[in-house]
Amino acid sequence: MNVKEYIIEKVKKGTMHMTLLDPAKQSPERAAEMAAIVAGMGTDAIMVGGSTDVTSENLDATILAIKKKVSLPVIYFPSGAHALSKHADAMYFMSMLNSLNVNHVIGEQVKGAPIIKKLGVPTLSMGYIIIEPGMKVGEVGMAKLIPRNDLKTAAAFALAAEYLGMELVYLEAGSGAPEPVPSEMITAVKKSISVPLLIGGGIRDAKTAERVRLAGADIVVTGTVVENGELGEDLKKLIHAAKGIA
Ligand code: 1GP
Repeated sequence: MNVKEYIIEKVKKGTMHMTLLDPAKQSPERAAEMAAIVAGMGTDAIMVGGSTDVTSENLDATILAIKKKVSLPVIYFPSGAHALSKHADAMYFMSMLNSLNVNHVIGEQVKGAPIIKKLGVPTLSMGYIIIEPGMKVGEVGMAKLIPRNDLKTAAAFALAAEYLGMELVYLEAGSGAPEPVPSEMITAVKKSISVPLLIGGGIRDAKTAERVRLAGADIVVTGTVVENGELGEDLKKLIHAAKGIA
């Protein structure tokens, strides 16, 4: 499956929803069960990743288990070069653009690139931009968090990502954030770029997912709600609201 084409074609038609599963938070079998449930609810891809505790072992096992159960693209969302998997359909080759630590901007990427080439995993380049409060990923990544009211800086970072040739831009409030990226910021960033815009962090209900979609997100990412085992009707409503389907 060519994941890049899949994403480009999907976002032309409307907003996508992606489900993030952290391989360190449950068994591979449980991750696969969760993936099958969200696939049935209409999620468009499974992202696998986490800020801490991802190992080559739990990553490979989780991706393989998911791929056995669902036919959706499985995209690795890495936190560094320490764990890589040849089993993903694609991986984000990403730079945390507002990190103060050059290792997160380009160091891990230099370490990982030759390994990724050997493994033959297709890459999707992505500018990763951390917005307040940033949560764990902001801390671990030593991000100079973009203030929630600083729309201009967020838009400038996103545009810089596009001019650097990045295929995707991800605005991240941090997993478990009390509030997602503000709607005004999503709109401002969306206006400044032409590549697909991912929004994640703090999206836990249908109303919020709809607000994020209407503000201009091309791809709405949710992790915590699924990880918490909230896999019922509310999650289905969230996924449908993210995609704008009744
Ligand atoms: C993390 O933005 C994602 O990269 C998911 O955040 O866990 O808050 O849904 P949540």
